[in-house]
Amino acid sequence: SARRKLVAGNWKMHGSRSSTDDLLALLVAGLDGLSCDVLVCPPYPYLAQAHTVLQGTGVVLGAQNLSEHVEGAFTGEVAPSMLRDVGCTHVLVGHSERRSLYGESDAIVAAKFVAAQAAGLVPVLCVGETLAEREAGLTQGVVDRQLDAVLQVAGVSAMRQAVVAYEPVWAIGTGRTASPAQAQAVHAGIRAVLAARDPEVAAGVRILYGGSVKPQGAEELFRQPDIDGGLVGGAALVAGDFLAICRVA
Ligand code: G2H
Repeated sequence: SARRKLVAGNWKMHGSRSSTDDLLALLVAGLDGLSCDVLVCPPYPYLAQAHTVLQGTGVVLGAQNLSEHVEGAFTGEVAPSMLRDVGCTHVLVGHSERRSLYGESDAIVAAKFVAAQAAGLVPVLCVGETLAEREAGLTQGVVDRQLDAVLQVAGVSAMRQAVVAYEPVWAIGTGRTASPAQAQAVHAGIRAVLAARDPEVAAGVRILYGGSVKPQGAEELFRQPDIDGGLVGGAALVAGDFLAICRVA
């Protein structure tokens, strides 16, 4: 397809100033010959530092979360414009850990998506079903509902400036990866939902797979026609593993 692959690292709540410098230095040293786009999402306190290191390397920077508000009395929150200000171009929205541990509803996720775009950030919208939902045959329904909540407020054309990440909750940090066929089926379903609204937008949007992506198995995942890269957690903390995943993308 014409879609360039994207590999994104979600560092979650890991690291320090020094480990951030070390990891980024190893990453930057290994970029030669990659044909995918690369995004890293360190914790908030290290974004400005990461931006300094990554400037001019082609690696782009994202945050893991943002406030849906522009500014104001929202203690502990981070505004979209602040992320832009420290060099972010991207932001994860609606990661399953935000949804399940911090009570982010579909409506909040949609508001964050809109707020990100309003500040000029590209949202990486995360969707995915739990194990119980999969076993009940609800996978596509859940993913469609999560996607629809955003499409209702943002409109399908907003997906021109967005990325979707399919992350089955049962595969996150568990060592269990969806099979390439399982993932492909959901990715195709997501693209079909978008195509029903706008075929051109659907054909252009990148849909990443996330959930225990490792160097082993990544190549086969990325060969699936509707899988346009990966959202990588644990393996993104090991430069050699993350680069190995980038190399097969
Ligand atoms: C899913 C993924 C990255 P991991 O949360 O967003 O993490 O690769 O550790 O399953």
